[in-house]
Amino acid sequence: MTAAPKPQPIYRKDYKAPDFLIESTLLLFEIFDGYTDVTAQTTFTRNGNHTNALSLDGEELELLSINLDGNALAETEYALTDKKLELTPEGDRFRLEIKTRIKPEENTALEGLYKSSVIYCTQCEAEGFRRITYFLDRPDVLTKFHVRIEADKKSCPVLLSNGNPVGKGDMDGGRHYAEWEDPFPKPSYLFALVAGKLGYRQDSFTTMSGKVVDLRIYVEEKDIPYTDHAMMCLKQCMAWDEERFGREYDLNLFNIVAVHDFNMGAMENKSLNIFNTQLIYASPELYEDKDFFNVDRVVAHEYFHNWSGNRVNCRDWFQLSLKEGFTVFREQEYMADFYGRDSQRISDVKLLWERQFPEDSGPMAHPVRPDSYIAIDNFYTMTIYEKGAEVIRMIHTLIGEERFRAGSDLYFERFDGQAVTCDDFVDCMEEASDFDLSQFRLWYDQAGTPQVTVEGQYDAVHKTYRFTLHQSIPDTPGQKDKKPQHIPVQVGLLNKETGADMIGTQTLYLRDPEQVFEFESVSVEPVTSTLRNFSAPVTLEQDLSADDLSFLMMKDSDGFNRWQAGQTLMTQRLKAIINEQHAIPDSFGEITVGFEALIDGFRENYYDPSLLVKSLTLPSHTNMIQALGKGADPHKTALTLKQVKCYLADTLKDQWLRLYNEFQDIGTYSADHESIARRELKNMALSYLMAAETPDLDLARAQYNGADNMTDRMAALREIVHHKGDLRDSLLAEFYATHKEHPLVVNKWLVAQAISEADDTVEIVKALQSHEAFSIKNPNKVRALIGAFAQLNMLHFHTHAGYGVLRDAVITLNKINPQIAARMVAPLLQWRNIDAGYAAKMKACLEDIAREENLSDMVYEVVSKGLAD
Ligand code: B3K
Ligand code: ZN
Repeated sequence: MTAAPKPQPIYRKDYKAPDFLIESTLLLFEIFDGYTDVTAQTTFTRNGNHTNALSLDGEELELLSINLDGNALAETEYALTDKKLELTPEGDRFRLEIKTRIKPEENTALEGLYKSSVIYCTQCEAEGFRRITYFLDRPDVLTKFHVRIEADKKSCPVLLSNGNPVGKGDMDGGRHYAEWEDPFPKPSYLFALVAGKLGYRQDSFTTMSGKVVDLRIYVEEKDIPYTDHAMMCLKQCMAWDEERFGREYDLNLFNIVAVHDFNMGAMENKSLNIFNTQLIYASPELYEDKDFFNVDRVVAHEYFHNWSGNRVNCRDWFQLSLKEGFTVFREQEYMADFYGRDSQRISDVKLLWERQFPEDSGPMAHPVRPDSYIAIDNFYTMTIYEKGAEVIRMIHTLIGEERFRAGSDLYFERFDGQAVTCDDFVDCMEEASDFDLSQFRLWYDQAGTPQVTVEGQYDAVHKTYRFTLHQSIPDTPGQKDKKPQHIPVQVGLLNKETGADMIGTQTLYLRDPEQVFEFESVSVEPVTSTLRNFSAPVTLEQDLSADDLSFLMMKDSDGFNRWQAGQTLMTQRLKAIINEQHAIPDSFGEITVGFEALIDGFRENYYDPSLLVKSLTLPSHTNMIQALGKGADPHKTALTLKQVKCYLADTLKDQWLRLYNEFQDIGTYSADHESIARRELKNMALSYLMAAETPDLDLARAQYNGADNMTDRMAALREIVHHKGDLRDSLLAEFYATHKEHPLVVNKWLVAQAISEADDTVEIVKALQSHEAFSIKNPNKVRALIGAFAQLNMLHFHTHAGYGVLRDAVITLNKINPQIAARMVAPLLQWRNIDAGYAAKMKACLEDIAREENLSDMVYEVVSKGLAD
């Protein structure tokens, strides 16, 4: 038997314009129980003067018939493989009619047309459309779609596609049809279809030019009550996009459909966004504050894609960050306006540190505009999204809001209806600002997190302050000896006595490997505040004393850096403890005093409680692994974080209790920023109280029993689940019995058990995989149980048995849903960065996966890169 050929990479340098274009597409879907027939009538035109074959993409399709300009083709007139259908028509303009049969009911990969409980739905980005019909499935082929859907009227009363409804009616045999026409040409990845038994919430929005847009959110009838928050968010972000970016909605209707089985959060299909229910449902009694927040974030993100993605989209998938990075930036700005700028910035940066920095220092590191991929679905990464957003933010920082807006207006105007590149975007920014971004473009080409070192020197005689900055960019797979990048470093100087800002916030343009910047008339020796607002996605090394850090923590006018100073101080101290240079009380004594001051200061000044929560949170496990450098012991790190939390819990017990009591009763539930933050603060106090050496679990039990909202109830339950015993078992049983009809709420129950510190967690996670509450076919459940365990439970994941749980799940998922399988592998890819004993076990798991027969391209790509020398 010969081994299957290894999947081959696709390279950006090989991009070629399409050989054929599509004038128009007519799709007929005949949905029957067990199969669906798809007839595609497509008019092609030859693009340029050539005799190349027409090569259509198609996977998992049964070809029923093919007609060229009305004539049926014999099997000898085309070539069919498992990925392509090729033919050589002679004319420059011709019409193909292709009929295929697909099996949505058997589609567990959740790509193309599939069935999620009783609802038929599609997911076509990036390459799902080729699982519906043979097509030029690439983002630079745009066409107008006319769609007719036929189905049983009783089981599928609702039939939706993109654009406007243009016809509907009854058919024989209890069937009916609906026709939809999208006036905007679009690539196949933005196509969508939904058929099923759905109810909806309806509202409307009047745009800035006075157009009334009907808004509908479709869900299963019984779930309509959970959609009012999403609807409010939709109207809010539509108004915001007009105000901030001048973008108006372009059709008379906007539909959202939410389904339970979805590979990611949501999808921006033109005028028919399809969402994971997890990113739509919200209500105080069943969902948590973080759900309200995420619904807002993702509804806005998908809506913003209507311009940054749909009206102007990507020429090829290497340009993915063109739409994703820009849209994440837009989403971050929107969230900052509604939830507090500093607080939002800190959350965004924490995500970058936690997920993107490890990616950048691991085997999957790639530039914001990658050079190659095997499976594009593996490249919907933190680098494309979050680092991509940082790159856009740096342009914003360099040229300022006004010129940035002019650049974005120019971009939308110039490229409306086209598929373009990251360079086209930067060109517009350059043109609108007259700012030279040539060196800046390296951010798109070079992978890896730049390291910036800062040294400061005060000259008391000449009253000058001198910053010496160095930059270097680490090697990453396939990239060595990188060029210096253009890095905007925002700095401030604070008067040590008064805390006053002496030079305001200045932006230094670091362009060389080493550069000196000098400020004059600095009357006293200052404390420096560097990389304000995290002005560039770099790791910063600077030699600040504990006194300086404590000073910045209290006095820096830059909210981000106030928080960052505390984190740096704690990171330094935690490092000393993990490296056994200091005991906890020696290292954390001062921090305890700092925490006390923050809590007391907060009472006096009453600043944003969500910032206080962030300041009182220890650095994460990932932060510590990165700070400790190669060879870090992941288990010891997790244990130390737990011990330090316990120390802070005991030493500041009175403070936590006072905070807890102060915020105990915050009145009736409301999901505004202020109330969310106050609940967060109370529950943080609870979490510290429960981390004590001998916690009073009755406090958590009382909160659990008395809570009138899910945020408080889950916060209490999560704490109790860390402690083995009857209380844990009875509350878990009670919770499940109460909420078993609500799958998303049951997922919270799975997460609580997956992240438990109790020593029976691995067994419980294994056992839960056979529980009726779990299904390996539902991505939300896989993420809740396996994902949460492997990404958040560092105490138990980093054990032989813990790694095994992940390996086994990946092997099973490889056959069911390769995309989810490939995503789940990520924690194992970090093996090279940690202690050799752990690393060997993680590597062995990757090898076990690599040995599997029939490895999907997606899993093959991540595992082989994870094992490559
Ligand atoms: N564009 C989609 C992601 C598609 C992922 C394909 N594997 C959602 C978003 O970023 O808005
Ligand atoms: Zn997106």
